Amino acid sequence: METYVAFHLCWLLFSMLIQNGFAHPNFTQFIPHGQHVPDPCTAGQFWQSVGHTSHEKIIMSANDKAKSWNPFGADFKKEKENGTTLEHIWANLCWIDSDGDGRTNGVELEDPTCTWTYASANPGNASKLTHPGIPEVKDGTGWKLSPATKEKYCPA
Ligand SMILES: [Ca+2]
Repeated sequence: METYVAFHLCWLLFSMLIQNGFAHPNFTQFIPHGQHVPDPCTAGQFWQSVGHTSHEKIIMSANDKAKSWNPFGADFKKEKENGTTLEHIWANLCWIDSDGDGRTNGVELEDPTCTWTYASANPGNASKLTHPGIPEVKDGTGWKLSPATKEKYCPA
């Protein structure tokens, strides 16, 4: 009996550690094109941790993660904390312009009418995706990073 209880206590602690910091759940499946959000710093690359300030897939503690949210990640986190289930977060995030560049998250991820739902096929044209958490400015040739944004998000 004692072994049984000890085993379950250990399992519970392990599960809590996993949930609270050692593993990064893959939230990208809860937004359209989540695995293919382009890296605005490097053409042809993807931004693997869409809600974070680093383009690389990150596994870190909850405290370090909190320091590294980009505006889209901060909005995602806010929805989650407000009790929105992961499967329904996109319905709320889609209409927001998280990075404040004038395009909603839905426009940036090719779901301008916000009809995409969890586990359905990706909408729109994947070649037109832009990052919903990193603001770009439009000039005569298209959307680009400003020098200040580039300095903030793109490692030299
Ligand atoms: Ca935007």
